[in-house]
Amino acid sequence: MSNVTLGKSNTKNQTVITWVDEMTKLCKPDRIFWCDGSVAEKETLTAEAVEKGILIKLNQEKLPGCYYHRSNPNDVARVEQCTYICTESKEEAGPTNNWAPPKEMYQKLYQLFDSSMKGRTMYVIPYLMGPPGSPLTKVGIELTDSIYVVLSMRIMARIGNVAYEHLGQNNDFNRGLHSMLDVNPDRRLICHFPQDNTILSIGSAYGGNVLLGKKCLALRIGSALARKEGWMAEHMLILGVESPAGEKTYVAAAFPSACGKTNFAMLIPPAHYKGWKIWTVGDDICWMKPGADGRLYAINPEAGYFGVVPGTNSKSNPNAVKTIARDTVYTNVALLPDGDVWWEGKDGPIPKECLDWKGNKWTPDSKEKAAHPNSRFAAPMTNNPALAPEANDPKGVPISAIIFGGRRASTMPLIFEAFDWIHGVYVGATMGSEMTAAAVGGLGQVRRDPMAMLPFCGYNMGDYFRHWLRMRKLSQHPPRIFHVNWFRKDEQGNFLWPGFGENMRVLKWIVDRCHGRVAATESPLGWVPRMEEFDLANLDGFGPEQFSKVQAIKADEWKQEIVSQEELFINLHATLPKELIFERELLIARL
Ligand code: GTP
Ligand code: SPV
Ligand code: MN
Repeated sequence: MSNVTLGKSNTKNQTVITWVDEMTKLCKPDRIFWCDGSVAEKETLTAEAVEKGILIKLNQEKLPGCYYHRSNPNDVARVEQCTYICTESKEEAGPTNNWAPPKEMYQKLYQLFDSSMKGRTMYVIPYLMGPPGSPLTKVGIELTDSIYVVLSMRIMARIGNVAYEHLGQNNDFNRGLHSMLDVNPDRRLICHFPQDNTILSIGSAYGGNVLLGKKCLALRIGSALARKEGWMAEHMLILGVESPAGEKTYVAAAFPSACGKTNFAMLIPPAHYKGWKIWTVGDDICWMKPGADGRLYAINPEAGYFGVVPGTNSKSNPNAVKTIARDTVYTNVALLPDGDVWWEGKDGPIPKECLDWKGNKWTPDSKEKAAHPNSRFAAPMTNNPALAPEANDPKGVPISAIIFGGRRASTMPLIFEAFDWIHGVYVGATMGSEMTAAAVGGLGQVRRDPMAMLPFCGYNMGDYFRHWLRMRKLSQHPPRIFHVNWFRKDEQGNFLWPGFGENMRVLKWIVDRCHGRVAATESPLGWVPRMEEFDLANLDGFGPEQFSKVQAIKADEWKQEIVSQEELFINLHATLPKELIFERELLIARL
């Protein structure tokens, strides 16, 4: 598209035009910019963002195509307290979600949105969640007054005409309206209206609050649609394991925010796994549906990674290091004098001096971290050397295993396998994890985070569990279900398990289980590896003794664990499927 038409109206879909018109009358922007996803558009908007100081151009020799952004220090993570599911009844949203009646919330929000874009441009971003041509793919349109959101969305989703082509003259698209307003936590709301396929987000300019395709559409609205339409929308990475013989096995894994999905999805096996290769299909979100052959087929609806920066280095995640070396937007990391970026846990020396994520001078003596713990990169998935070609396959990939995992300093062994699907649903439903910097508040506390979906399930959590149970009946060949914990610690507070690339050893056992190639021992929690069949070769300082420690099932810890599950079960009692109560009884009987 030539520059003459840049930003001009570019759709004939009357429903879209009418809706944009209505929202324009409400928000009263000075200008409307219709995005088409072109390279010319990217260049124009990037230049504008730099000129306005929203982005800083990084050292282009070191980081070609990379830019830097600082968010408002009051706006650095998802805010669960400000996130609402607005269904007709409170029961539909369930006790784990904030709820408000749709009418009331629309009224309140429309007051806030009234004139919110005066003096600003409203960008119209048509986007696809999913590869073009997939039956699972959905269309969203996000209206936003943030150029940073536009430039991030074009990394995170397939934006532009590809979305209008998928939509045609249809009116089936998600309506997303976002305004930064004055970025004030008192006027910050992220509201979902599943019955209208609508999202209204105001008062934030960061991450999952404003990149509406991600947590809002792909998970909260997505999960509600999935239940209605017979599929699953999950907070899961998807990866493919290729054996030296070329056998490909796909697994999906649900770990809560900042608990290792991106790292696991990009894993590079240890040296002695010659010929084994891990392919990334997705690092955060998984949409799955039973195929004609009775297996679950999964797509990654996203096109980029919005990943945690701190701790990323060539030892922990070499593929991520390559992925974020170009065409990446960095948010809230530290800035070096030469226009390079830095963060805690980066390769190389600690800088003598830099600007921290707030723009203040930082030295190694500073008490605060240079990069915010939830600083993030937005990078296109096509930069990933391990990107699975299937990431663009409209059919998706058949899933052989689902892996649940939390961040647990105690109690949870490194690996076990559920006895069957229903037991696996119980294991996922009762998952616990220490809270991380990905959301505001409660850092380090263990909370129940069912299927890593506590902040993302768009309806009643009890009904969500029932939907999981129902999916067993819709798929003749369901995946096996596993639970992992990379984060168990010893008495001194050191991680017992080396993690990262070494997680391949656990993955290998999982893959072998899926293909019926390895036996297992029955434990109270589920099937566990036999020591002699778990690969401990070439693992420095980690032998059978350490393996026993990391796999230990301690009666006192498990008594506590089961008691702490009680709170969730009581909270959900009105809709909790009885299968889960029985599973709990069975676990108590086994312990
Ligand atoms: P979201 O993007 O918030 O959904 O996070 P995520 O689940 O993708 O988490 P990510 O892979 O970004 O990892 C988060 C943090 O966990 C980083 O600081 C990692 O260094 C750390 N981490 C990841 N894998 C491991 C592991 O195997 N062992 C240990 N000890 N830490 C890990
Ligand atoms: C998460 O918190 O799980 C994320 C980051 O992936 S955000 O997009 O902010 O939700
Ligand atoms: Mn996530």
